[in-house]
Amino acid sequence: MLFHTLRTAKARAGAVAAIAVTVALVATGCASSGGDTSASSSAGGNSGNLAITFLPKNLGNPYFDTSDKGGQKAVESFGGTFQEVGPATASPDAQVSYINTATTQGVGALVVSANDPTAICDALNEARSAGVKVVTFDSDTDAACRDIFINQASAEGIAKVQIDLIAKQIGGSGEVAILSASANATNQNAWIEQMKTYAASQYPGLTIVDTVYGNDDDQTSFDKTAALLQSHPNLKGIISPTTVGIAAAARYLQTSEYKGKVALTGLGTPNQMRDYVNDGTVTAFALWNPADLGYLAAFAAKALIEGTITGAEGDKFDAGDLGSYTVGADNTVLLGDPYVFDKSNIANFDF
Ligand code: RAM
Repeated sequence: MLFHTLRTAKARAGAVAAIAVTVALVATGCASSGGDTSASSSAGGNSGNLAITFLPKNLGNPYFDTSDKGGQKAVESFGGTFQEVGPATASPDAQVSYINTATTQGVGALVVSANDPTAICDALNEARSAGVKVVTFDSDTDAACRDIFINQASAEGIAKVQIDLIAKQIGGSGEVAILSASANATNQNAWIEQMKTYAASQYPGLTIVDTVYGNDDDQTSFDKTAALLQSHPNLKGIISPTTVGIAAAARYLQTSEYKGKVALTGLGTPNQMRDYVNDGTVTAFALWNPADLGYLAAFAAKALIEGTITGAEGDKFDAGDLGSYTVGADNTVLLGDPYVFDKSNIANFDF
């Protein structure tokens, strides 16, 4: 059951194609930033301005490399101009200067994963006043600062899969800690809140004893893992709902006395987690296809630019190989359900 329920065979073919393009781009040394937006200067009511800029939380994270390459594939498929820009660190307002530059350039749309629900709002609303369509994907802002949010899966679904996984791995009860991304990240904070609610109702013996923040930085996440294990001697499991955090935590556990004793799950990419799953450091973790998420976000940007949708509930738009999508409540589009990776299936994925 690959990327089940909402995923169709057609969608899966698209996902595989997106990965193939990613690999081809890497193989030819093509950087993910590219494209010349200088030619696109009509900022207001610019229905033909398919210059689309992706702004991830930070650069250098394989998750965003993959999502943004999915976006690039989509933009190139409809003849637009793709650009990726972003800060080195995932701090709350580090994206502001990139938003302002995109506004000055007069791009058609910005596709943003937010490090903070409000810190970039003023800049985004200035961009919108200048005619730039704003799509959030992966991590939302307040709804008042964007036209549409492309959500990878529901917060409830993402919370449930991680709590069910850790509960299974620790035998249903015991101390668990969370290693998150940055403290203000909209997506992780929504998932953590839901995880606490779901764990309390389903697993009364499971206690979440601590939440620490690795800021989506590899070394910080590694150090926070070591500190967690020191300060909680009875810890039975760690949930890291960030691809950077779970990979750093797995690397720490792999060579430590805790390997096989303290469980680790969360959200990871198969390529970063493969060795840890194959050697037993990690049993199972979850994610969605980041390339599909970027691809869908780019098609939503196109529909907004061309005025075929405004982002209102019920709006329908074409998303290329992924088929047709409908905007749901809160101007949000849902990609699908999370998917669980383990030793039995991880070899089938390359992202
Ligand atoms: C990291 C980022 C991203 C999140 C994934 C799961 O790459 O924090 O926002 O969606 O993990």
